[in-house]
Amino acid sequence: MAEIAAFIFDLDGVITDTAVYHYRAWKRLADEEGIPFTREDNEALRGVSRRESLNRLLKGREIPEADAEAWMARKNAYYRALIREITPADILPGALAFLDQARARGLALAIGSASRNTKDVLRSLGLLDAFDAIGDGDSVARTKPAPDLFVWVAGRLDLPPGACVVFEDAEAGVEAALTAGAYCVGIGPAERVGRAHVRLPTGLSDTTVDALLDQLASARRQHLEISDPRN
Ligand code: B16
Ligand code: MG
Repeated sequence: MAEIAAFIFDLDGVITDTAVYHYRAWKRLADEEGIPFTREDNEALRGVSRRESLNRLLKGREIPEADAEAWMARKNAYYRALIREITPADILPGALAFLDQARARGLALAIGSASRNTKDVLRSLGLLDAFDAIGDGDSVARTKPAPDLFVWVAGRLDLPPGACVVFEDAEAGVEAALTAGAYCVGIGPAERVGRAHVRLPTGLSDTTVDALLDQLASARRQHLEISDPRN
């Protein structure tokens, strides 16, 4: 892996927490359509696209394509009404300080989110101009867990994915980052993000950029030792 030159942040669950709004919007749709849907079911929707979220909500049941499109549009309208209330106060603890530290170290900063509402959320947070590249649900056809979005974002930064660290709160996102060949920092419980190189149980407030780069350097040393055929 190359020297680390950039940080790529997932949005929902890393920079801000919109999972509750996604839940409320899907729940309203599910209630209207008589589909059982719990907060626990919502966990399986973390980090996956709107389309895949609907598939998981339907739990294998097939519906006509026109209905699927209409339901997704309805859910998105409910979601957009909820996120209208987002302000800079909704930036997760530690995120701003972490971005500042990374910028001061000369790292490039980017977003890699499955959400097609990414730019509106960033605008409401006051962060639209804080990144060198923004990849969202419209940037690539294959969404997480496919590596495409992170490969696309690295390309926008003119870097190989191996020079990037991806920050992710979802299992699908960790898989996407690792398949892309990037370093990955997982945010959340080990059951969800345990495959990442480094795990932060709570969020970006758990560490500093310097401490994290040290941790990643030792993760890289271990990786080199394991993959060195002389060992
Ligand atoms: P939208 P992330 C993801 O964002 C959410 O975690 C996921 O729950 C949502 O279904 C997906 O965006 C698509 O969102 O309906 O707004 O296009 O975690 O990749 O930043
Ligand atoms: Mg996320």
